Amino acid sequence: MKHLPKTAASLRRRLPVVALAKTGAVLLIFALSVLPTPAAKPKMGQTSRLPNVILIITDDQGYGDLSVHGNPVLKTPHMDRLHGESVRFTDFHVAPMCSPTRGQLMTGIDAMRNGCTAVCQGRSMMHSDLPTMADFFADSGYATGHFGKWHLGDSYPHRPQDRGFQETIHHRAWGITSLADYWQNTYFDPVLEHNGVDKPYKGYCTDIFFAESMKWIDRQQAAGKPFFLYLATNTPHVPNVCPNQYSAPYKGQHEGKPVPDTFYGMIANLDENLGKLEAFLYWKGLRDNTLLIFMSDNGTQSSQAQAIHNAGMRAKKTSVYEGGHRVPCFVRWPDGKLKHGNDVAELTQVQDLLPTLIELCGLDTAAKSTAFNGTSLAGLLKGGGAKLPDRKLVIQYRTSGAPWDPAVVLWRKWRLVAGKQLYHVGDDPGQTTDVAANHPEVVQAMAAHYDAWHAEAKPLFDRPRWITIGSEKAPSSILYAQDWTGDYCDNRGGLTQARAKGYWNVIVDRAGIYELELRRWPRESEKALTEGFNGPNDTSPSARPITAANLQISGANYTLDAKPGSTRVSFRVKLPAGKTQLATHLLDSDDRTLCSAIYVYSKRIPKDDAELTPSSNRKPKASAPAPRPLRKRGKNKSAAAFPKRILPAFIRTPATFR
Ligand SMILES: [Ca+2]
Repeated sequence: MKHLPKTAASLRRRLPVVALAKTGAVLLIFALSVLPTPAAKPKMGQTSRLPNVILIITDDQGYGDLSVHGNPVLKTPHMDRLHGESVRFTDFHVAPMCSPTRGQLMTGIDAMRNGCTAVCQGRSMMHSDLPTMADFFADSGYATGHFGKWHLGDSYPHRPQDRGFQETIHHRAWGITSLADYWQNTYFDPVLEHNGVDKPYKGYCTDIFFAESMKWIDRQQAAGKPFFLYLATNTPHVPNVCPNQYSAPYKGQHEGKPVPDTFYGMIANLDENLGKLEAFLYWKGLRDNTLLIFMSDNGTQSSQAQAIHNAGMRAKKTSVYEGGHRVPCFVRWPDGKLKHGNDVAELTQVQDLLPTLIELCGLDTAAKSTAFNGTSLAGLLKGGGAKLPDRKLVIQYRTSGAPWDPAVVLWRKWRLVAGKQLYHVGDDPGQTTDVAANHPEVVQAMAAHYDAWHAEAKPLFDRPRWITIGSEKAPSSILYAQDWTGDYCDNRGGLTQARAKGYWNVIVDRAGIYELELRRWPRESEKALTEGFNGPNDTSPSARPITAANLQISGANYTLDAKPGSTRVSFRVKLPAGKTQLATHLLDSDDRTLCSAIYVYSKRIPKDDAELTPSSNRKPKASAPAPRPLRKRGKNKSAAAFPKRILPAFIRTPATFR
């Protein structure tokens, strides 16, 4: 800090106090309010002409979940401040759900075309031959770091470290407490995956992701490298958990409506972390040459938040109405001389960001495809009267790929929903009145665009997404149920019920002997195959009478009995290189299928004389009858999927924030 001017240095010394403060929001507002004037600002750290890039994406924060967007309850002073300093895209669209938005962000290509259209069932992975945003940055000399949520595949070659990120600290799948996440993880003191290794961390998840991001930036600055930071928080997605100090101000009602205190609390915590990051960038001398993007990945997740303030839009997360997919997007780059403090009302989409960053940062594109569905927004960001070409956009997601299932076409202010309903969101922002009958020529033009788009996109949607086992880069790997083709199974409810079935599309990278370990519970749980959620004495339907396991791969069939009390059934099989399907069945005493293995641990065995599992004619005879239901249908993807009696252990909010 010796290079700082005296006044600035004295202010800098206050920051650790701010960073450690348990009630940091007030102090931080103070700290930012006393930032020196431009003449006194620090000059250290400008080690490269290339701009640094920070892309912050929050999870399930709707357009209305910011005070600057008119929320009458929630206070987001740092997001509001950033809004004031940024170019704001006010008609910016994503997919209505986590993974498809992230796949479109990473590739600049529509979800139907890049393969990642849903959150599980093998549909949360992008085709591995597509370059990602991180690849473009890494190949242009940038350090690339990812912190937080990925949700684009948890097995090689789909993990962030396989897709261009040199450093990653993340949880697996859709969030902390998801099926692929570390056993019994919580938002406090979670175990996270650091460059492929599970490690324990201290603190609240969002605080960890911001703090680790700043440590990583520090290292890049010290090394004199430009950096691309992808900071993707798992909050404010469910489960709704935050330190009490953030939710306490939001307990109660607003105009007779219940306030979602923990949901707003998670955003308040995010806001405070954004403020800490902003102060950090300032005092490191990085703020002016850092291109910072702030956005969300879909509409609000909270029905209560939607009722309080949804910025006048219809519906929320998962909907193809506006409230599902129009989100905030702020861009700030002081040295780039963008037209800051300005709204851009043109129709824009998340697929535009990669071509935008390539143009603004002058990234190397020589060895990669740039056939994006997005268009660079650099001209709009710089002002000067630039306009985009008149274009129609399509949002389609989920697992079917069938026409309009579900989809919306966007053209200027027109929205064609499900191929039939037409709305003009300029005249009718709440999409209350279907005007299709009054504008048949608009419907026809938009439907024709969709038909041509779908005809081209569907064959790309149909391409399988492959997980590779036995690669030199990942000789051991874990296959998770959310990445299989088959039944919906990506949360702890699916894990606990253990009824779902599926198979994995697998590429065996190198011929040889493989050990495939079939489990129902994750390895770190040390739970037996038959055990219920609450332990060996649990007689609830979560205890499953598994007595054998069946494996089918590369045209061969194997069945082994499970040893009483065992946690797994392991097979040693010789596999040829190439594409295959890996299917598993966990069997009852009549060889009926109870479910597939929820986890398969794969390892290539270098030793050629390993004893092999003999192939067998013993095959699953039928599906076992389902046990009595654990929960009502329609509840999933949240802590609510847990049987009620075990719910508190997972989503508890500690009385004090450590
Ligand atoms: Ca989301």
